[in-house]
Amino acid sequence: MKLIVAIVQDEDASRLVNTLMKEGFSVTKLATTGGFLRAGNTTLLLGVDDEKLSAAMDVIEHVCKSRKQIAASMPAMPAMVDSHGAATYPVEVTVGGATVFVLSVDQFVKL
Ligand code: 2BA
Repeated sequence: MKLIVAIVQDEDASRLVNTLMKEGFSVTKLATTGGFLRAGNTTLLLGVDDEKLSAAMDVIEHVCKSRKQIAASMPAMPAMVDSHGAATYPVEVTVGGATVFVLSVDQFVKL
């Protein structure tokens, strides 16, 4: 068995959960925050049998779209200071369709 940890954009999360459920996968949805953009994203946990791994990955790849976002990052030009007094400047980043980790599961029990 594998544990898929998939970090996806909030915009894709509902459709992804619906599609995965329709395909028979069990999903846990967590509200998370990206460290770089400091914006909300969604992390899904899926425990899947080894032979279903590629089907789950196909669904994730099909549903999740990459998008460009503007991030305020540091360091910055001195002229640009935000309301907290921190220096920032805008940068465009491409947020991926999904950031996916696949872990081997030693044990899966429901108690
Ligand atoms: P964030 O950390 O908010 O990052 C959003 C996007 O900002 C990233 O998209 C990437 O394009 C850009 N970015 C991140 N760190 C950067 C840096 N140090 N310099 C320049 N640009 C940077 P993705 O790579 O598609 O990542 C989307 C979200 O997936 C991330 O949100 C984070 O929540 C998660 N993530 C990505 N890689 C990860 C990793 N190795 N470990 C844990 N979480 C990860």
